Amino acid sequence: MYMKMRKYLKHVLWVGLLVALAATIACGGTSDDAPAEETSSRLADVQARGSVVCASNNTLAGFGFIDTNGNTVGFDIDLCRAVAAAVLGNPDALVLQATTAAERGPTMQSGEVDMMSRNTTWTTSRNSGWGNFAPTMFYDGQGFMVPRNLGVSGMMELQDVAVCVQQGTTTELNLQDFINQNNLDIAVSTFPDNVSTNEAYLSGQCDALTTDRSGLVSTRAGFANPDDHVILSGTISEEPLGPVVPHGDEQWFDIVTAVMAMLIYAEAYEITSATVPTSPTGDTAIDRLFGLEGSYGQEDMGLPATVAQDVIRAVGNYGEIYDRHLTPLGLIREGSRNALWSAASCGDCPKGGQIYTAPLR
Ligand SMILES: N[C@@H](CCC(=O)N[C@@H](CS)C(=O)NCC(=O)O)C(=O)O
Repeated sequence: MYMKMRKYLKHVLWVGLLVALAATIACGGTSDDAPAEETSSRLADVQARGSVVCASNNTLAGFGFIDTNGNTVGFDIDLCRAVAAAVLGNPDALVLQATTAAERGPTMQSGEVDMMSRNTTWTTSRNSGWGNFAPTMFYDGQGFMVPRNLGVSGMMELQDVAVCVQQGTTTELNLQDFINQNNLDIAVSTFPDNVSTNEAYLSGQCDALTTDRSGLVSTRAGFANPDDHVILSGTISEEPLGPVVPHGDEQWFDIVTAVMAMLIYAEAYEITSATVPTSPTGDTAIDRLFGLEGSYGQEDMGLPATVAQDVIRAVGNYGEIYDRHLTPLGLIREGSRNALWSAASCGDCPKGGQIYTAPLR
């Protein structure tokens, strides 16, 4: 009986093995027969389309707004242009999609844009819910602006006042925290976009306007009588602003991250749009950045070795972008958190800023 059972089990095992082998062959399970897997990547899609779609602002001077020639320009727009220069060799191969604050989450989640560069604060819930944030390109904090004749000189004096703020922003949420933490009697009025928020403030519907300090500086610069308004000293939050890419494509995230690093390190190495090297300089770090020696991962990212040459020639380094768009607004960089972390000529002499990111190597 026992022997019979053993024989039977042996038979079952052999049959099972043969069936499994047949199924593997029939399903094309050997690596030789496997059909090439269909790979779709955002880089391939962007290159096939011939443009980078970038969610942006078009109402915030300095960061993203429409100039007198009808072009959308600004610090954030140049970050989109840098990515277009990297992946398409042309900074103008760009479709800008104007996006209000509240539209940002759904826009990123839909995957309809390749990136967003729009004075957007990096937060943990946005990072998990909207997309991956590339390095912070502007460190900010939330402030308040009041009409000079209100006679208020500090944030804690904001009692029994109405404050205007835009919907769908971190600033709306932080305002609520500020009120709760300090037991302030503040009436909050929210508006769907920048224009309506600012109009409400100017028409006297609110006693104060709150947003990122850079936003206040930019907004005040556009007023007919900027001197009639005071930006109160101090901030109530951290607002690290930077580009975001949709979840789900690590290579694309790596590309946008590396482009931001190219802008920052080009400034650190004192290379401008006018001095981009095309043959080795003898300085290893500079030569690696410009694809003249070694590598910092360009091949894995699907980019040409010399990609940084295109990027810096097209938009300049971080400092050039800052000076083109933010310095004219009065956003002084020197001594601020948006200075570089160290002086180029001396790796260990600090400039005191926070503009620092992954080394290109
Ligand atoms: N950094 C904050 C605020 C960003 C924000 O949307 N600010 C407003 C006021 S400066 C804005 O840019 N609005 C433009 C618009 O919606 O048209 C955030 O990420 O939530």
